[in-house]
Amino acid sequence: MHLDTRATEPDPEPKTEPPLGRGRAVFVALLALLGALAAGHLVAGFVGLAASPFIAVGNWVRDLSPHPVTEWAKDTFGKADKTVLFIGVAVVVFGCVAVAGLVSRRKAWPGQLVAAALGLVGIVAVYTRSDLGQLGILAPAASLLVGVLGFAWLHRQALETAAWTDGDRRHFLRLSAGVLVGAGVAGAGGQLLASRVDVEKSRRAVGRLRVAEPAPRVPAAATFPGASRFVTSNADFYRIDTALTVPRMTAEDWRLTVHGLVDRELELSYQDIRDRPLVERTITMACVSNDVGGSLISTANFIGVPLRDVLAEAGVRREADQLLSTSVDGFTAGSPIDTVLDAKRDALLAIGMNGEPLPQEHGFPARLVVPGLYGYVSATKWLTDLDVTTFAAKQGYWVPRGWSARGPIKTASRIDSPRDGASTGTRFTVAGVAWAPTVGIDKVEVGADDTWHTARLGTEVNLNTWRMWTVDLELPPGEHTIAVRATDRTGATQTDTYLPPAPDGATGWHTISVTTK
Ligand SMILES: Nc1nc2c(c(=O)[nH]1)N[C@H]1C(S)=C(S)[C@@H](COP(=O)(O)O)O[C@H]1N2
Ligand SMILES: [Mo]
Repeated sequence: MHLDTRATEPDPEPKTEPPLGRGRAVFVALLALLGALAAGHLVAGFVGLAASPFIAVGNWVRDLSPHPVTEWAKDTFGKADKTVLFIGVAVVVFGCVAVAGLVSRRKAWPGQLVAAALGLVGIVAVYTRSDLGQLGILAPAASLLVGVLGFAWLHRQALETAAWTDGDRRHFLRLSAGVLVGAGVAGAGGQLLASRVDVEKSRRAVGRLRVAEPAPRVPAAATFPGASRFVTSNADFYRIDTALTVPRMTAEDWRLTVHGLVDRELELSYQDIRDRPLVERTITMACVSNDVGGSLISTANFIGVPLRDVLAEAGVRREADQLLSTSVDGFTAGSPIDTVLDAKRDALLAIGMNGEPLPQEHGFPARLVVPGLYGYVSATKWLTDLDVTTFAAKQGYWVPRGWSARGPIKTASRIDSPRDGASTGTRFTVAGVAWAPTVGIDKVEVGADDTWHTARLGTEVNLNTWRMWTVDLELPPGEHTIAVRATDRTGATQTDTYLPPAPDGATGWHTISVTTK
């Protein structure tokens, strides 16, 4: 019997099953997304990978995250916080893709709207970053275009093969494979284009830096068995970056602009810097996020030119009280002008670290190093811009995110050995480090079950570095609490009151427990 459904049901659409199954609709959206991301990545190969939509959105989310959220992420995920961020962004994007597919089982336009919205998020993420330049917009724009048009095209192909005959299946399979391969090639192309800027090659081409004034050798008596090595190797030096990928800049392309409240603006090239008499200084750098007992502190022999010489050439005006330094990745740090001009500190515009040009991860081609200030207010890596300004006018990256505008390093100390929870004999040695950069350490005491023992101090290498200490103890068998406290040259002893790193550095005594038998 022949039934004419049109005659009995004038509007069949709401009752019949949509032409595209859920799985296929979502798959079509996924293909469109991969194509869109790959197109964006390819264009980003020309304009800078940081403009690649996925990376840009990841960086954007990170920059927008309120301070408690980033702190929570760091506490919970530690060094994996960036991976977790990437995965989080991926989950949200795939959620949008699933929605795009599910609302497009009949018509393409609802999914196209979702694609356009995602593309716009990418455009905003790139647009709001000062460091990506106007051309950066082209990458998310390419993604938007490919996403919106690609989705419509794929959707039409899916509808045309909706009967799902053997021929349809083959056609659709070939199509999907084509899109996947195309996306792979475009994505890899972007990666390849970006790596044509061979930063490592540029770094190797720098060769040996000739140092006019080498740092004095660190005497053997500056450290003790069980304490950290005095000079940290480049590989072991702690690392803190806000950027999700290491910024890429060659020595050839690098320029430093000095401007703002100055008598003369300067523009310096890498060659301008290395042609000057280079000095080498042993300096301890510390991160404000370093918790009591933490390892976000290291020491290196930095090579560069005194920052105050560069600023003197520009002529700092009297009204200025802040030096705002900017990185190629958009990170900024604000340091007090009088601190960076202080002759005793030897703040450096550094291009070398432990005998080599700066490693890429530590800021190649150039960075700042200012003794006595936490890195977030001083140690800008991949430095490109020095703005002589005021604290009233401008804020560094971390300041609106809840960290103090001024970040002098607090006097602190750490036990390096034994490890917390270790078992030892009843006679054992405790060793570690103490620091009060630019001030100096006068005394370190080790408390064992509330009796304080004065530690032996290592040679003071200079006022801008940490100082090692050691003490021999003899304790009866059992469990003991061992604490350390340092007294700096102002006579101030570390407080036992614990304060977390935010907003201006942790306080409290590093305390461990050991079992003797
Ligand atoms: N461009 C840029 N510079 C930066 C940072 C950053 O995230 N981006 N982090 C700062 C912080 S918080 C610290 S503690 C030091 C760490 O330098 P390192 O990674 O070489 O140890 O760099 C500073 N300079
Ligand atoms: Mo830091």
